Amino acid sequence: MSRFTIIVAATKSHGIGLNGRLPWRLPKELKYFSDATTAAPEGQQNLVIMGRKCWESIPKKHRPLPKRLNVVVSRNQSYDLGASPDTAVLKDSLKSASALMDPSHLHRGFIIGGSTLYEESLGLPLSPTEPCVDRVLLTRILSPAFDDCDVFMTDFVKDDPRWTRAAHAELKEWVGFEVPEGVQEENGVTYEFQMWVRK
Ligand code: FOL
Repeated sequence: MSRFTIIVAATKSHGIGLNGRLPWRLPKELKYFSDATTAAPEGQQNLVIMGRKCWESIPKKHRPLPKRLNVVVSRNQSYDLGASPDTAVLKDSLKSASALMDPSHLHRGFIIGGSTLYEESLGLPLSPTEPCVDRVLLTRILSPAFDDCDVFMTDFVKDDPRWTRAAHAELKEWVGFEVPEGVQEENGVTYEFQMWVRK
């Protein structure tokens, strides 16, 4: 199991962050993030892999993200996560993080950000044995434009034409729960849940 899924909410111009946090407050969208990354068969858990800045962006009361094994990637191996090692671990690279994917206890591996880890993981070639990304759960923020974003996601579709958007039924089937289809609205923000796959 070295195939990872990226989960991200991004604007049409690929903005994902502002001032070290999310540019919007979308409780239902965040619930979708939580449900999608938590869902696993009985007795198994998912891995949520993130960069150090992403870890720091998660409100203290929500981290480590519960019911998931949190993996923080940092070159600084003395970074203090301030969490118990059975809930959050520090790794020095995506490759060493992927070595944690013990198939007996761990179900899926999600890369949850931020821009550095998205870029690094999307740049890995598709491989049956080496860690790589073959799926993106993209929440496309449609309006407003959030033009003041200061952190951006790679335009993965433009970079590799093998990325194709899956049908909504496939998205529901893969996550394993009902996901609303079409344009959603919350706090004056419109967005859409999408799934992209690379074969
Ligand atoms: N992907 C998507 N689709 N939406 C996001 O907001 C998102 N955010 C990140 C990565 N991928 C994403 C990184 N930022 C929390 C906060 C920020 C964050 C990721 C997670 C967080 O507090 N999560 C709680 C939610 C609790 C709630 O429902 O309010 C969790 O348990 O997952």
